[in-house]
Amino acid sequence: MTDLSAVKAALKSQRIETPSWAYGNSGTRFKVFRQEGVPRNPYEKLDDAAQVHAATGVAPIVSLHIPWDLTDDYAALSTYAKERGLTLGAINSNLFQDDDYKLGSVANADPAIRRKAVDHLLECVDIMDATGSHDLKLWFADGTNYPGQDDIVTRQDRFAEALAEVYARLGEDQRMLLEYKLFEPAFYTTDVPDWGTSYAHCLKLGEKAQVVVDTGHHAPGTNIEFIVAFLLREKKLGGFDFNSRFYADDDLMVGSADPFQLFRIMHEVAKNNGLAPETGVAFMLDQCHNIEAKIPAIIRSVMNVQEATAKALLVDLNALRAAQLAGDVLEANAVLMDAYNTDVRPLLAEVRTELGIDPDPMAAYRASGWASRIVSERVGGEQAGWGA
Ligand code: PSV
Ligand code: MN
Ligand code: MN
Repeated sequence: MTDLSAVKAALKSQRIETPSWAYGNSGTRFKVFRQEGVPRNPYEKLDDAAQVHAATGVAPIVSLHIPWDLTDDYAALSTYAKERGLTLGAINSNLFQDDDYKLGSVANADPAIRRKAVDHLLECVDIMDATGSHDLKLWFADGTNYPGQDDIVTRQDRFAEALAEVYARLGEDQRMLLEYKLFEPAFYTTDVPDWGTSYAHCLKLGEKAQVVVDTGHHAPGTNIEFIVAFLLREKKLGGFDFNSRFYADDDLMVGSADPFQLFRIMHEVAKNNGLAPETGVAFMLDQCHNIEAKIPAIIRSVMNVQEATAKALLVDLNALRAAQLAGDVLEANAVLMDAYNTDVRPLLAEVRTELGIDPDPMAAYRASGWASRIVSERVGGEQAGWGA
């Protein structure tokens, strides 16, 4: 039997980090469909994030992307966040939108370009000092398009050197989270294409370097929960970039294409102590809402993570272990499926009521009047940075 009060306590203490760029206009490389009322600066993104937190009660952290969230005073931005009950989370670097990086950033053959790239990463750590952020999240577009274009091993050497310099600059309570991605924008080799490459770099760097699993960054059919379980065992899972995909890096609302996969991932997280704050797993969203209204889409995404988490917490681990040890394949599978097939919405409604918020976050947001207020007050929203 599962202890329901422990389940509720875990759901109340889970923190889901929302990305600043999800609040702004975004699109594909074909078209950006502009929406009315989107934020025009990082401050307004925080105003919207505060609405998501008000509706859900579990989303008080916001990741920034530099330079999409450029401002001349990050300490002031952090204070603004605190005044709204928020904190600034991961600082995401951007080494993929400058002409200089056509042939790579930290893996570029040109030492001057490598220097410029590393300087940007060091600047991101300066920003972390100002915002009080603990995580530097690194994703590199570096790679090649054609066989023979550059030397695979030499590029790894350049990577290792750059990462080591940035790692040495981290403060006591700061981490480097290294994201991997199978392909895109590079189509032949990507310098950090998979969890193994990320893990190997992190292992050499030290304890403060950990892997980020972006759920949209794998080949179709990859068993993501296996990667998650392995990294947790090795204490190398720094966090997630949650999103959903059908084909490639779709960045759709997490849990929309395959809620069962999200459940399987959260089962490994819950079972292996990944929900305990001291384990340090950051539950971040990395999504773009191209055709749907942004704030309610982010609220829905937070709810999807919560539902998968609740189901994972309901797995009867004693029964599961007993069935596993007895070699009872069908019973073990049934224990897992029982939890997955539980309707956890009433439980989450109770959790929200106990937190003092509306049991229905979507309805609460609709009733708040925020959506019409931003349309009338904000004119000329900015683009997040993707899909120009
Ligand atoms: C790259 O596809 C990525 O997943 C990285 O996390 C970037 O920082 C982010 O998307 C931007 O949306
Ligand atoms: Mn990502
Ligand atoms: Mn991505």
